[in-house]
Amino acid sequence: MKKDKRLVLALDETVPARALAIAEAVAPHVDAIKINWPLVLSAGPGVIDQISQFSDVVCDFKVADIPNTVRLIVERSVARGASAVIVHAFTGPDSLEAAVDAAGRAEIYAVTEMSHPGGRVFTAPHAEEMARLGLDAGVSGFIAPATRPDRIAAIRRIAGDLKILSPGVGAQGGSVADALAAGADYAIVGRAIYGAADPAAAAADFASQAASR
Ligand code: OMP
Repeated sequence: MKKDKRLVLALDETVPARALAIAEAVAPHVDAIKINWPLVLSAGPGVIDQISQFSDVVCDFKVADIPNTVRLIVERSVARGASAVIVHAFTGPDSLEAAVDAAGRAEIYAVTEMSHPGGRVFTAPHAEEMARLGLDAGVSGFIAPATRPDRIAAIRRIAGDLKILSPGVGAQGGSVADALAAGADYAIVGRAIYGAADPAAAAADFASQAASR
């Protein structure tokens, strides 16, 4: 995944035609488009193939399963054109290693601490441990919360040169500037872009905030 705009669109729009139109309009302003279950369940998995024709695609399936099932999900995602897949780290080293193996040249990002208030309950106390697990398993990077920049900084201390993608900008209250200053490589932005009257203009605005860091 290139690191040019330092911005990833979270495309959780569930009207397929609108999602594709937004993806095409926003693609020049972001480094990748992240697809989650809402869009895959409304448009079908072919949407991965379609968007991968003009953008890097991150499949945010937050895979959390036994190694064999993890392997199958990652393989299918990559076969459809995903450049990266997001997995949970709490499943432990064998599942993380299976994800990394199955990804081949694609990237695996492991969730550390989640960005919503509930993320404080179980993920926050184990975030550093999960980052260390990911490091040992050979992941490409981590998901860490833009809603708590101090926690991005804590994960950065463990992650070294690996990438950090930070969701929680805009609708969840975080800012691009704070996330990048704390050590994130990319901000992930969903509703504040795809829900805007002019998604391309909103994306360009977030990209310029990232560029001024
Ligand atoms: P907005 O809140 O609309 O900007 O969307 C955030 C996107 O990031 C959604 O697709 C979430 O599923 C995702 N996300 C989080 O919000 N918090 C996390 O801790 C992890 C993710 C993620 O893995 O991308």
